[in-house]
Amino acid sequence: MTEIGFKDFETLESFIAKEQHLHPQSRGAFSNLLRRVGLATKIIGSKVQRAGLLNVLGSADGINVQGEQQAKLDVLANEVMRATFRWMPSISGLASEEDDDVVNLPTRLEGQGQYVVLFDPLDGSSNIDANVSVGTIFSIHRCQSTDGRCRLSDFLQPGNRQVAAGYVVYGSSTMFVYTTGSGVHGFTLDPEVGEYVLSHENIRVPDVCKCFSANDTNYKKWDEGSRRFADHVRYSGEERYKKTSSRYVGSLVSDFHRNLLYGGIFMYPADAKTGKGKLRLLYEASPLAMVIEQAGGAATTGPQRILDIVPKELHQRVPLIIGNKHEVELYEKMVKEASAK
Ligand code: P6P
Repeated sequence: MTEIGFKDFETLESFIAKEQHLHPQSRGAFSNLLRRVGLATKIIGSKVQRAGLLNVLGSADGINVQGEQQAKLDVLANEVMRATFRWMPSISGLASEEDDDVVNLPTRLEGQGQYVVLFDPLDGSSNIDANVSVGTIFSIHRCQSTDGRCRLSDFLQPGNRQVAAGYVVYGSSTMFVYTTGSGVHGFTLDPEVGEYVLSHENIRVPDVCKCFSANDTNYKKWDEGSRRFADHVRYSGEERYKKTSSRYVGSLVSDFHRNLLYGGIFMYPADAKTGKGKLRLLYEASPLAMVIEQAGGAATTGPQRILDIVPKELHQRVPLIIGNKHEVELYEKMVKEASAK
């Protein structure tokens, strides 16, 4: 680190520019899109950091499509994301956890509108009144439609087709973490400069299970395989798990980010009765699955790799088990054995 506090002053801006040079045919639309995600999240972060002072704590009047009470900051963050992308000719549509349907942005210049953006503008917002870390999650796909308008099918693409994915965690510091398929890179916001500065280049998830993350009150709702896996990690006494601690924030981005850096497994299995998971596929599980796989980890529903799921609906929910490859593969094995009985 240099006396100005970071190495070579590599910022998100300069890093995106460097990555663009790897694609000589690129005209910069994708780079501009990533920069705008950076801008939007800086704006959201500034509101989150001052939430208690801006009368934006507490609930808004609305109930979102998920049937969840919207926090004022949910609505605000959603508006910031939409306003940031609305004018961009390279984007033909948006999908948000907070909006029932996709938002079509037909203002496309000839040959533009190459991308659609999906996001959870403020994940974990139910925690925000208690000052618990929250985050924004984003996923970028190529728009398959070529007639100037996007369709639902442009959003219902499997995660293995994402061109970029990432998140921002608004925690003790604000960190922007993303991948375009060439590794995972983290940038810490320097509030004095207003820039995201490269702080974690080429993140690899450590092959240790330092953290076990699950809402244990759901244990009895889980299928047999999930219960066996959880019991194995916590009670088997196996050498690998002797130093494993339970850590569960209840804010997906925070739990994911800690496990990405420290090593660990997050599990939110389906309710065995309904077969339904809680977390959303398109703008939570898929983007984080791309990040974790690019960092050397894995993400599954149990029977299926998250990135291979072909979505059926915009707000589809899935079980999500994500983290170290070792734990994910063990989970898949235990679920398969339990269901075979
Ligand atoms: P539970 C937050 O509401 C969220 O969508 C995720 O951020 C988090 O991982 C999960 O729900 C927590 O759910 O049922 O444990 O409160």
